[in-house]
Amino acid sequence: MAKNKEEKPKNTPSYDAKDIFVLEGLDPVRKRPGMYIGSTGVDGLHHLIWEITDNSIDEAMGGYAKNVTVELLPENKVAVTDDGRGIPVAVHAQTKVSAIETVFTVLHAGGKFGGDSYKVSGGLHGVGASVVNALSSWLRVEVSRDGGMYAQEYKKGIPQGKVKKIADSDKTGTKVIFAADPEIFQTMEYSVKRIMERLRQQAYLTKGVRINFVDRREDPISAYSFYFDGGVKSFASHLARGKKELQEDIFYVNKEYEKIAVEVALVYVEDIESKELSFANNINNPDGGMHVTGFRSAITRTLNTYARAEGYLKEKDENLTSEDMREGLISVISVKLGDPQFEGQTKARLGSPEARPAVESVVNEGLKDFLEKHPQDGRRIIEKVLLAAKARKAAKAAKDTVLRKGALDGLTLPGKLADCSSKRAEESEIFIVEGDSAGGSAKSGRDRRTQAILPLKGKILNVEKARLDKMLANIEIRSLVIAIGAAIADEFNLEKVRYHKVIIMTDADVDGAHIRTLLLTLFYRYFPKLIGAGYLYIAQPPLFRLQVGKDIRYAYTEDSDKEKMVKEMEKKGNVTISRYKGLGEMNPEQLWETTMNPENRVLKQVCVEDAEEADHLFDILMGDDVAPRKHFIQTHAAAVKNIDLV
Ligand code: 28G
Repeated sequence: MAKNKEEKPKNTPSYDAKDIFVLEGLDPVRKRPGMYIGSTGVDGLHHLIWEITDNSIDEAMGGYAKNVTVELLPENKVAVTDDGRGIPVAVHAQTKVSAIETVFTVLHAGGKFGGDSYKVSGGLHGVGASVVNALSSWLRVEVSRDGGMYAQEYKKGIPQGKVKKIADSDKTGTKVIFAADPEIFQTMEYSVKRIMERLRQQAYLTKGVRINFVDRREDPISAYSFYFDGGVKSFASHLARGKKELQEDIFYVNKEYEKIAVEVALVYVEDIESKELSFANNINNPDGGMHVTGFRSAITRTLNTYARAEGYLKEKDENLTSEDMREGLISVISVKLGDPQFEGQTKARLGSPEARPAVESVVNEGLKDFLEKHPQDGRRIIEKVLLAAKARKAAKAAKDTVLRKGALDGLTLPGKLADCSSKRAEESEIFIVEGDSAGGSAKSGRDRRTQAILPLKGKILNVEKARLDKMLANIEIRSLVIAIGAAIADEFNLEKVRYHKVIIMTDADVDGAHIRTLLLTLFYRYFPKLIGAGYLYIAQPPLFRLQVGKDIRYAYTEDSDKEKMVKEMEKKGNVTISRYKGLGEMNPEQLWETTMNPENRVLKQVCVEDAEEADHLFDILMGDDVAPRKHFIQTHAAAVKNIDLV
């Protein structure tokens, strides 16, 4: 552990032997922060907060703390407070320093809270308070216990004095205030959204603890409080918001099995997609793992057994598959175990094999019991799964039919398609145009060599509720799939795409926006690779035509474009302004000049985020729930006028 003299940081105060040990203890953290907190970007910055709050949450899990508060303070400071036992103040016989100082200056100190219980929460790297201290330009810890309040301060991890008693106190708890070191981090900007999301999640996973968040950086301050008596049951209910729940009661179990705590909630909703969140020791495992495997086999087994016993499945019927069970299923799986084994750099998967039988057995037993007590919910669940099984078979049959019909070889291109003559996909474009009249203008105005036109009628179809089989039965969608020439969903093959620019061209009005949202959703759900490849675009037709004598110009935006142009043109005379209500109002030449000609036009490339947003908007506009739609329309009343509210 010997260090070269040159490696000592400059401008540090003189320190005694003990401090040199401390300095060397944390030196590697400042040298290679990424090794300890993942990155020095925005993720790493937030990681500091998680490390400190995890310690408070551990204290709460042990049953010692009831309240945890996170505060954002001016000057990029963060304060975390808990009302637990307070870090022990007493001087340790061997190290000769207070346990407080050890926790904050020795790497990995404070990791295990005594041998018997497991450290329950734990950030990505579980490295603790000393790492946060090392990466903070300043940190202060205040501990209340043993009748007093004690404090110590540090700079870049180096104590600026001993632990001192600063007041009498009859309370207990720990408070840590820190300022991340701007020399280490590329950004100092905390995200309220991120912090709130994390604290909310931790509150679900730590039943009965109240987690407060206060933003004191500006006046007036804002404060939030998260407290969920229902644990992951509340979490599942949160995930189901805006969707119609099929059950009267959310299924919930919370049981220990061979020293592993298993907490699971599930609810079926009227939706096709599923949400499955899994956690081990409060750490999210997006890639699942043994607990998820156990969960899935339990529901498959229990629901099949139940369906047979209750006569929903006959002897000759095949079993319902795990895939069928997932449709519309919202579930949260949380396990807590000693010494969890994770796989992958980011602990994305739980590897501990013992988690599997634990979850399997707890869910098997709990779900069987639930179905017996809630036959109504049992019936709804089985009906939903049976529907999914039926749809899966129908979708497969429909897909096979479409594929057999030659979507891939392009022999049966739709009659409505005015194809381009070029066969080179790199230079070919297809315009998906709303309505037959605009389609007519686009057909006459286009460059026939490289531009194809596909007019689509009306509002196609509600893709949200439509399953793949129904969608492919729809003639408009089928034309689109066949024209693109690369099949759909799982069968999609990017290399077969016939046009490297797929351009959505709709009117600049509410209906146009509606159809655009619909198409974006369709592409997002069934052609995500096409978006990823950067092949999807939105045409930008002009909003206004401005004319003074022979000077004709087009404006694409209301404020910046139009205002500027009008000011310029007014010098020459009276400006006639006409607003384009639809593509159909332009003659073929105008449409070519303003919107289709690669020399003049503006195309907006669609990125995954745009499509995701459309997908979300789509749910709001087309989903079953009227309330969020009403809310959306009221808050966006200026932009959205013609949408039916039923
Ligand atoms: C406010 C921000 C972050 C904490 C505690 C409580 C104890 C503790 C913390 O002990 C040292 C090592 C093993 C026992 C434990 C208090 C036992 C008895 C604690 C926090 C001592 C760590 N009394 N609360 N650490 N252990 N809150 N909040 O950091 O032997 S850290």
